[in-house]
Amino acid sequence: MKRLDTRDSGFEADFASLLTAREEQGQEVHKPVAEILASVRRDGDATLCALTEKFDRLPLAPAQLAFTAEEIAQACTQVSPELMAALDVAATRIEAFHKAQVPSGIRYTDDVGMTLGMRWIPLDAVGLYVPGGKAAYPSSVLMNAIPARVAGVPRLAMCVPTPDGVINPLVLAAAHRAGVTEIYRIGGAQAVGAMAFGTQTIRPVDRIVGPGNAFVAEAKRQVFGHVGIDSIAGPSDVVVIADSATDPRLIALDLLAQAEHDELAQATLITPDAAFADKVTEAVATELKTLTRTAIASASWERNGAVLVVKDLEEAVTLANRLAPEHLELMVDDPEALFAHVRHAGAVFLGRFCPEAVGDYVGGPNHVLPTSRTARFASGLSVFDFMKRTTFLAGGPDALRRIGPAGVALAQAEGLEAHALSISARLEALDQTTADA
Ligand code: HSO
Ligand code: ZN
Repeated sequence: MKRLDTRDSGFEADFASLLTAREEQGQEVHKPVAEILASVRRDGDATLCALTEKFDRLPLAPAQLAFTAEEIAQACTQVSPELMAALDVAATRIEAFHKAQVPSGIRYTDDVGMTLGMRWIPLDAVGLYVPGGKAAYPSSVLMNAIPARVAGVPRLAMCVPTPDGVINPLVLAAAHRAGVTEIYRIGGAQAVGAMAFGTQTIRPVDRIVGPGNAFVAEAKRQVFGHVGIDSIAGPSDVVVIADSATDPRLIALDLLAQAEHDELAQATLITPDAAFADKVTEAVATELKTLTRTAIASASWERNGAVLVVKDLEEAVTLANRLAPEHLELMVDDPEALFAHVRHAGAVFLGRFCPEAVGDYVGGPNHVLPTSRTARFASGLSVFDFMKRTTFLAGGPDALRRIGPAGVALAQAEGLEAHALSISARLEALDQTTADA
């Protein structure tokens, strides 16, 4: 963990290194991924079955690639009623929040009599990738699938690998609750290829979302352009701004909730109170002793954790904006006053009793958020990611008479004669009918 104080002379240099500390560990996967994608494109199901046998030790016939409705229903019966109820609480709240996002479009008629507009149209088909290993979060299935459903996407296909045939019932139950009916037991770059290009069994989709390992991320990069993709998630991070009135243990737990995600995760405390910073640091050490994911959390805290002591809360927000965190907690008396100055953060959590973990599961806003400081220009997943816009123009003779000549002039200036004629011939036809009348 790094401890910095804005009053120290070396602060700027140390803070700069904090901003760039976690460069992605570049794994060289470009070539193997390109080969897998080419093979899926060429041989379809045969490649999917061969690679699922090779990587997941699961021999499958093409007819077994998809989970049957009975298998999905069976998985749901393996989940306790309490967990099913918890999934439902989360799903209901995520649905409500994303319904409120559905945009209504634009339509107006202007002073020349033209009607102009923009219509939002859902995508036809979306593919959702769900990892099979340690990062298989049922909550993320809800966060990815529900916005697509709410946007009105009629077809949602999901891929989740089942190494050695072991399925995660809670993942299937979450998919079921979110309304996903088409689920394939495949993973890796081959799953991304199948969703992008289609195979004999799997119809292609238009956009692929969801987290995955280095192979999945690289496959998404390589199919981008042919299909849309979501942003490629980097390691998770949180900035907690706290004054001394919160129990230091609670702040420590919020930092560790981030650290336990992954060794590369980054948790940062910013506080104006140096003594409080000491207390939180001690509480982190104490809690680390008993966490189940101590190894991951302590690696993250030691390597990437930071405690910044600032002169006041205003300076805290200034630094938070520079860090452009994925998550920002405002654990202070008047969080709204600070929030007014927040410019760069994926999601903000206001108030001492509103930690990020609530938002990770049951708050309602999406937990798929811009990482690696991309909150400077990017936003979290929403219904907008599953819709596109079509603009339209409608106009009659009067409108053409008013604005057509300017179009002719511009077309001529660009040397595009057919463009100019397309308008001017109509203007002449209108003059003719007027003259005839
Ligand atoms: N904090 C993660 C989401 C998550 N947390 C899933 C728990 N499960 C990225 O926002
Ligand atoms: Zn989390």
